[in-house]
Amino acid sequence: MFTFKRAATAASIALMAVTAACGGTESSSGGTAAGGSGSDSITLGFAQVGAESGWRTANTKSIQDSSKQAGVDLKFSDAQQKQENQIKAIRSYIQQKVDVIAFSPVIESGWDAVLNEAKRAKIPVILTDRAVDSKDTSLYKSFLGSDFVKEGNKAGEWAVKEFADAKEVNIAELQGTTGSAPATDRKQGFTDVISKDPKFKITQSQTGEFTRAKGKEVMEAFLKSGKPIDLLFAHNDDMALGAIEAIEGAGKVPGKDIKIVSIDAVKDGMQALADGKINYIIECSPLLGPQLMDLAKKVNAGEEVPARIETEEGEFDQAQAKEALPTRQY
Ligand code: GZL
Repeated sequence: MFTFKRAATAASIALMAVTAACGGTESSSGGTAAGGSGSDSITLGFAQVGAESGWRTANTKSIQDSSKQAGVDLKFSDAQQKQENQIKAIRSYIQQKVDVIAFSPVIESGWDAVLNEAKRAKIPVILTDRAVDSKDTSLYKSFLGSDFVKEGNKAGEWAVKEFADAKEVNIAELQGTTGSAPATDRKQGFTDVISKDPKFKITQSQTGEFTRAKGKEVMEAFLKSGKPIDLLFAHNDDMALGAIEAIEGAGKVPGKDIKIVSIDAVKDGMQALADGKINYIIECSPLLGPQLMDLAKKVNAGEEVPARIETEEGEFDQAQAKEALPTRQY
């Protein structure tokens, strides 16, 4: 159906397509001409966190591939893990009058102003992967992603079983991005479980920013502290993989001298698990693309959608990793 908004969208997208309107990088892909073609195709503006980990790369691929399959015209930006770039990207999508905006908030706070701008512009917003701490839940139509507290619980439950016979368990923790929902909630979930037994002590804890490089750097510092480490709890596989390099560099055996429990279950993490360098991984699926496209179309059509859609996730020991690896999608 032709509307003024759709014609304006088509014109503004043609104009904006040649200018990088925000920090970070912006691209277009998928779908047919936005809206104006008269088809039911929609224009979705997606503001991604960055490309900090294997999980994020797989998440981006899932969103870009599924936009093509769904005939959704995708405007995509990579904020390089900076909130100000995500805010700029969302403002750019508002100016372009996209039909729907979706994003994965790099941290939980600081979104009310820009989300109110989208609301005033009558552009619905969908949260994917990470949550915001806005009290006004009318600022977004739905949240699609994982329960990070549950993921932390599962990691803690594994540690309780694994160290059932230990007298004391000294834990080092590589936290995700400070202020992000996965870092806050995974820490909470893990601590809720292990704090029931005083033998578990988190003696060192610092952010590794979800990256392999920072995870290695922080683990090197943990090892240099001279404090005993029986278990590493890494908030994601990429930091665990960096820590493995540090542990081996210190002449210790990862998975044996220092046991490791991690979250994500990306291919490189699952390979380290199969090789015995990681002991257990809790899955956090990045494959949110198909559900996001379906949600975006429903939201654009004014249909009622669930306020929260949680993804199904598993957990893996070494044998299960060996079995799953050959068919792993990410
Ligand atoms: C979790 C996601 C986290 C992953 C990390 O849903 O936000 O961000 O666990 C990624 O690998 O960087």
